[in-house]
Amino acid sequence: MLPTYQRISGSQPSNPLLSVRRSFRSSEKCLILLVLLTFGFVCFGGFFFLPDNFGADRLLKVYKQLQRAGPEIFIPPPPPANGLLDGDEDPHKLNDREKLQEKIQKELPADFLEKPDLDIGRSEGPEFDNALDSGVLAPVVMGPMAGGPAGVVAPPQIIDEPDIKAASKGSSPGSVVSNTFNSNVGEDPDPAVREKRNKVKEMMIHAWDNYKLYAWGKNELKPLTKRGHSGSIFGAFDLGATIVDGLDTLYLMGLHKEFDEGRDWVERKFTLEGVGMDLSVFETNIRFIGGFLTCYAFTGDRLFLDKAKYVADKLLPAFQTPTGIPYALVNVNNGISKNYGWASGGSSILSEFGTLHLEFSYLSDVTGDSVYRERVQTIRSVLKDIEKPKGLYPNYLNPKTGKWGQQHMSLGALGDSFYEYLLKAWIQSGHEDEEAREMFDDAMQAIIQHMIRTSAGGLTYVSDLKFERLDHKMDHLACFAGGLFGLGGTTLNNQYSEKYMEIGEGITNTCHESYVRTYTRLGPEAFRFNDGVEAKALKSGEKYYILRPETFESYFIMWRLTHDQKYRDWGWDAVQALEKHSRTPNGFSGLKNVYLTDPQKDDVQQSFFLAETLKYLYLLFSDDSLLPLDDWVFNTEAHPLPVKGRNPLFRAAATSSGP
Ligand code: DMJ
Repeated sequence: MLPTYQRISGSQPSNPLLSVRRSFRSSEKCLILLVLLTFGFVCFGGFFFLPDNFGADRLLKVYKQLQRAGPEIFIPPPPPANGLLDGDEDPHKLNDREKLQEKIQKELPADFLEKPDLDIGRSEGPEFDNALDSGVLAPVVMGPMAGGPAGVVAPPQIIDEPDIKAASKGSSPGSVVSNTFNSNVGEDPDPAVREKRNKVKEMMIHAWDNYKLYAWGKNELKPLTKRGHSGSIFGAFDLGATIVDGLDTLYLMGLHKEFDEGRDWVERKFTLEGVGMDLSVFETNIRFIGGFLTCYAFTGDRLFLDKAKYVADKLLPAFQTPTGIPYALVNVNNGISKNYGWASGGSSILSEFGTLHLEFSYLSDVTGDSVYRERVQTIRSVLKDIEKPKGLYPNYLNPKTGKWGQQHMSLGALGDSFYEYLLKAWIQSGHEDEEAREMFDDAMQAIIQHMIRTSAGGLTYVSDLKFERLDHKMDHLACFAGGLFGLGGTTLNNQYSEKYMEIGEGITNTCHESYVRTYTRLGPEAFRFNDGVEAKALKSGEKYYILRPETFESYFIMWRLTHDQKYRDWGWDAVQALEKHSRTPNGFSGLKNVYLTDPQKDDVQQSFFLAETLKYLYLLFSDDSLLPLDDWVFNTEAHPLPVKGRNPLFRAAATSSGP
């Protein structure tokens, strides 16, 4: 039978086989309209509700997240439930659920997400009262989840006596109860400065407490959505990056109860067993090995030494290359190592393989096992002997051929901490590692000649160099160079000292300018010097601030070296900016655009905010007796390591050797 529109023609019934109606009935029109509307609505929704920048990057990100989420999301739907009566459980579903539960039991022990007690009864004291009175120390208003009624003020902990409990657990040579780091020093005689230091301590408590409350054991906190951040470099595995990175800052600030909670987690939960992902050798070294080693130096607690060694041993397979230059990534389950696909034809990255020396050689000193120093000494030899274009080190080196990759040079991303570790290896060795100092001085001469420039407005900056052409931009990451040049200029009196100091001051000033030329007074990820622009970001992808520390690191180092009040003023300005724009009720967050009056937050509290940013700011408002620069040298994640031959907390093993 034909459809009605073919059976009716005009008003006359006609031969149903010949007549054809030319228009639709109104009910049919309605139906068609409805279909079209639905289609339009779906398209409209798709267009407006897909996340912006839904492009290749986004797809890649989603794909990676799916990969990380594990195979369980790809479990195929169960086949039709043949013969099942209503209410019967589908056996496939039952099976899947049981397997999932088993997996959860295995991977997440019952107390996995225990909620730590936040009612920690911090002692109040006159110091705290004064700070509150003066308004410098803003009270933390805890929500009901925080273990107390809403609106209760949680004062920061003021510790009178250093905690010696941890030391008594130590069994390393020379570890005695009194042989621990004394955090009960460093108070500036000026009460106004003490209040500022207390403010920074309160910020640390806020960051830590909220991490503890919402993301305990996860790598980082998402302060807005109040959960763990699984998109960090350590992925969704619960490695407690914030705990390990933050521990020494807690200790330094005298927050010993919090330190003990973190130590307890490390002892009971920290493991790399079953971590089925590629870990970054560099990041794992600077945050985990570095963090553990500092805790060991501070306390003499053998647990931290064992953990540092355990992690380092997991990274060793990455060094099995024809040149000894390690790969960037290692799967700690099976030791399979590789480089990033994007890194110049399978190259390793200078700032990564060049930033292992401090931790690995100290690990040899404290364990008495030379293997770690041998590994980094091999890297050193390759870099010393290789021909350097114009005396500079390109960012990429192929670990198989021992040849440079693309000719990109930078004191920012991909290069930065390699140069830092040349100077600091020499400092750490008690000035014995002269090879490192020479390589540092030579590299700096080349950088001064080919990459450091002064803008029309008189700002000193360090450009990137790409295939012989200067890219007149500076990464926020390169802002550490202010302090680096300062240290270079003051630790040795040679023909370069004055120039180093001048550049150190200049770069620190430029980075400060990059901060104050924004609305938020926090600095962008990168800033440029061209087209009439100075120290400002031009591209949208450069305007974010992710709680990075480098500028404050330079303020702190330059303060120690010069005692010029401006560095403390700049640091205090930054504290206020962080409080105003980055603080949330549940931790601190990065910002998506520092040039806006009310920038969107990125919802990540980076672990280096606790390890570095707050530590450097705290030290800026401490006097010089807390971590004297002659006795301690900071790794690139701000974990201080003791200087050999000077620092009684060096804790060398009886068999230790080498510079
Ligand atoms: C930190 O992990 C270290 O400072 C590293 O050297 C560079 N990047 C971050 C902080 O910005």
